[in-house]
Amino acid sequence: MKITSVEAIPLAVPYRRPFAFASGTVTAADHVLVRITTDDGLVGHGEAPPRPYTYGETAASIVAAVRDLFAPVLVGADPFARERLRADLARTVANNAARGAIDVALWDLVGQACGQPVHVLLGHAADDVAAAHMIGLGTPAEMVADAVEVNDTHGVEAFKVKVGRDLAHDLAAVRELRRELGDAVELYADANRGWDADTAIVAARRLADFHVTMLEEPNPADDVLGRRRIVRESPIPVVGDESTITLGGVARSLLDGDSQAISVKVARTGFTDSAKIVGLCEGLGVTTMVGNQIDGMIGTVASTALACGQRALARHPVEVTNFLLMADDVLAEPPVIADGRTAPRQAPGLGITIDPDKLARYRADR
Ligand code: MUC
Ligand code: MG
Repeated sequence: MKITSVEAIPLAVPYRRPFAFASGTVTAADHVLVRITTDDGLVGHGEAPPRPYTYGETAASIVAAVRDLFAPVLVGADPFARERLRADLARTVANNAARGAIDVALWDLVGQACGQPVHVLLGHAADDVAAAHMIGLGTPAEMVADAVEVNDTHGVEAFKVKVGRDLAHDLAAVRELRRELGDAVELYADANRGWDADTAIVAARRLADFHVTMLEEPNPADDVLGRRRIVRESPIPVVGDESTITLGGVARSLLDGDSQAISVKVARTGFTDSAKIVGLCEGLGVTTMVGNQIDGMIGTVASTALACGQRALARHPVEVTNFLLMADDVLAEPPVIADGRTAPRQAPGLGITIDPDKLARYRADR
């Protein structure tokens, strides 16, 4: 099997409402659909969300990187040779979301060629996983309303609360969430680097009072000694996300004492490097969990496949709800979250079908 074409199609899908966090706000899904076709007629898909505040990528830069840098490496190659392709693609640095989407599309192809879903190829650790919902910044009342709706509608009982703007506001929101949702739900927090070290240490102690279980990216990890001080003094584990975006970056962060748990995102490390990160962390006794890059439906399907493929990831609720922000998407069948859980698709590869009418409606290049 040989790759015959690699396309990067920019999309523009409206949101129902914006999603805000300490380092930015997302108002529409301007994701890039990566489509890889082979000589035997198989088509693999991946989705790259542009996140300039984390990777420096835009939709235009993702399209250019796929078209000008990665496609020439891929065309003519065998998609089964993923380790060789990984090394060849790594000659270009950065472009994390573009590279992640390509890797997802390659696994989609391999799964289709083998007649097996990706979560089975990855190890089939679970038949379904608990879902976690990420609550964007807003007033405490808005944040509670969002959580209650997702809890009522989808049965979700784990929530990642965006914090990192104003500590008094953040604590008020967490207090209200705990009061409304009760003691049984898991709350964990993500500051997206919004605090300095001193504020983060106070915040970690106060958040622990509300039984918040983890604190993601409290400050910029480049504030090296500040981050180590947080890790030392926080009563809850510090999770690496945007400071741990590559396999080597995860290793460095753990060895330097910058993080005690790792958020793994298919959107940046695909399946191949995500599995390597999970293996590294498993060997070190470090918790990993599947995070959400404010993914669309394809990214959500991929995240579920990864979590159900790897035992270490299947243990913690998986962040899979952000596609609910989108008014629509290009998939024929949206992901399903019911009774707080979500299951991988059973069809080969990612098990997805692109709706041609929706693709025509939402593609931004025509
Ligand atoms: C996260 O975990 O930080 C916020 C921005 C983004 O791209 O992903 C998020 C979620
Ligand atoms: Mg995060």
